[in-house]
Parts: sequence; structure tokens; C-alpha cells
Amino acid sequence: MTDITSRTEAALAAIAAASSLDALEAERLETLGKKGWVSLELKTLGGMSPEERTAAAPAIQSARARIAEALEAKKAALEAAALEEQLARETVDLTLPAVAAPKGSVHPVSQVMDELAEIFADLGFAVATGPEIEDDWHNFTALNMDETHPARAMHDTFYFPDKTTDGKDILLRTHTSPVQVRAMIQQGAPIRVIAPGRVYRSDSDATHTPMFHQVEGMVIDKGIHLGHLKWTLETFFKAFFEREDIVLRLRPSYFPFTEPSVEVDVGYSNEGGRRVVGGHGDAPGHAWMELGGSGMMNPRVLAAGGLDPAEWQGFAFGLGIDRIAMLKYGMNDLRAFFDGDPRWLQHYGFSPFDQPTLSAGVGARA
Ligand code: FA5
Repeated sequence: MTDITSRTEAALAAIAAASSLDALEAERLETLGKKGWVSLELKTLGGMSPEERTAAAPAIQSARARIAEALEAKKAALEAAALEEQLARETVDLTLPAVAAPKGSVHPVSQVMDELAEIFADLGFAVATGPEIEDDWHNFTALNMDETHPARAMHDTFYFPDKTTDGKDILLRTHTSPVQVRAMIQQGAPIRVIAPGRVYRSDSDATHTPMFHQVEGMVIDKGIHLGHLKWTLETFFKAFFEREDIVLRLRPSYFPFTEPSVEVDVGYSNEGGRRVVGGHGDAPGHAWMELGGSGMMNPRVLAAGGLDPAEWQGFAFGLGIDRIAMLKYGMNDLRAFFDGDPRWLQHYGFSPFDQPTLSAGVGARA
């Protein structure tokens, strides 16, 4: 009995004095481990008579409980101290440069938007903007598509369940053309603007995605005719693709907001699986690719924008930015544009220092 009491006191003193988790573990093995003296004492209970056991058990059980409790408390204290010590020792210097992190890059769509703005600024165009969440009047009605117009169905529109306070449907704009109307109302005429931005349609395959980008262009002045439109697009594409052999085909088409309307195709050839712009689309080994729609502004649209169609004429165009980016920089699947895969961005992205300027070349890569 006294033996157990004194050995217990000695063990508790050793636990209290343990200065490391290793020393504490050694003490645990010495006492409660399989071959520790407390465990061995507990085993002897099995061979005792019931009377002996009743007499001996409480001292051993109490020794085991006191030692176990002391071990646990000391372990918690030593662990807390070790953590404190580690926190005091380790520091993170947030001002150090992130050497190993991959570098960010400018998405080709952003780069192409900057290129567009640069080229059109040189031709005297300002940049206009409008909301991506549009109302039905700006997106359709003011563009000569009233509620029953069949062209509305072609746009695969995403509608919101709500309506504006004056009862108009709310939708994600299906093209950048509503900016024509907003710009006319805000700025009047004469006017020369481009409006690059996101548009949305419920549509998806290798050359169509539910969100894509268009750039709208609009010129309103006196005596504007289709020749001005053709020259503007040709001049733009020559500067954008940085080649003189750009051949455009204006194909008669229909848009409710332009009259006459023409679709704009560009000639290209296939070189090593890559589409290369240039040459006549009907020449051997060449084909045409549609880049956008355009035409002379319908008098009804000028009137919806608050202008007198007897006084003003205009042309407008809408080009798919993603399509012209694919053609210029050689990607073949539009869906990869919006996957956010860092490897794709590393490959096709641009350095932030690679600012497009007409003097240095709008397509220059660093
Ligand atoms: C329009 O959106 C008209 N607003 C263009 C216009 C403007 C005509 C001004 C006349 C005057 P369209 O639906 O054809 O037209 O789209 C124009 C271009 O956007 C297409 O030629 C194509 O390059 C691109 N485009 C259309 N749908 C998608 C899509 N789902 N994904 C990627 N690009 C698309």
C-alpha cells in the first residue's frame, strides 16, 4: 500500500517535471504502458481472492486514475506551449514577391476589345455602353421588332421573371444593338460610336456559347451611304488583322433594324489546321467566314432614337468579337474561352504590358 502511494507520488512528480512530450511519453510507458508498473499491479488483482481484491483494488485504481489525469493535463500544457513557441518563431513575410506563383495574363477577348477601341478611336469613334440586363423595348421594340415580330424568336432570349415598373419584360441583352438606341437618345446626331460588350443567348457548340461578345458600330450623319459602311469595315479589318489582302463579302441579308441589310464575311484559307484570314473566299483552298451583320439604319430605328429620318442617315454593324479573336489568334473552340483553365490562359493570354497601339502594331505580342 505505502509502496503504491509512494510510487504514485514519485510518478506524479516526474510527470510535473517532464519538460518535453518525449519525456512525458516515457513516463506514461513507465506507469500506464503495457509493461508499466500500474498495469502490472492491476493484473495482480486477477489472482487475488475476493477479500484481498476488495482491499487492494481501490489504491491501485486511484493510482491509475490520478496518473492518467496528470498525464493528460501535462500533455495539453506541453502541446499548448509548443504551439506558442512555434507561432513566436515562425513568421510570414507578406511583402515578399510571389516567386513561384504563375503570372496573370490578359484574356484574348479583353485584348481584342482594346485593339478594337484603338483602331476605331483612330477613325473618330467614341466608346458607348449600355446595361447587360436590358428591357424588351431597347433590345427589340425600338429596333423595329415589336412583340409579334418573328425575329424575336431567333434570338433564344434569357428572360427574367420580373417586369420593369412600367410593365416591360426584363432580359439579358441578346446583342449590342440596344446601345444604338441608348446612344442616339443620350447623344443625338451626328454620332460615331462603337459599343463592345457581353451578350447572351441560349445557344452552345464549338462556335456558339451562351455568353459571347459583340462590338456594335454606328455612324449617323448627313449623306451616309453603304459605301461608307464597306470602307469602314474594310479599313478596320485590314488594321485588325494587319494584312492588306483582306477581302470582304457583303452578302444580302435581313435584320429588322437595318434596310438594306448585309452580312459580312471574310475570306480565309486553312493552313496546317489553322484558319488564316486573307484572300478571296472563292479562290481555291479558301472559304468565307461570317463575322457579323450590318446595314443602313432603318428609318424607324432612327425615329425610336429621337432623330428625324428625313434629315439623318446612318449605318450600323455588329461583329462577334470572340469569332474575330479566334481567327486572329488561332483558337478553334470557342467554349475554351470561358472555361477559366489557367493553361489555356497561359498559352493564349497577353502580358499586361502588351498594350495595343497603332504605332507598335495592334497585334504585337511581347
Ligand atoms: C446580330 O446580333 C445583329 N445585332 C448584328 C447587327 C448589328 C446587324 C447592327 C445589323 C446592324 P447576329 O445574330 O447575326 O446579328 O450576330 C452577329 C455576330 O455575332 C455573328 O455574326 C457571330 O459572329 C456572333 N455570334 C452570334 N451568335 C453567337 C454565339 N452564340 N456565340 C458566339 N458568337 C456569336
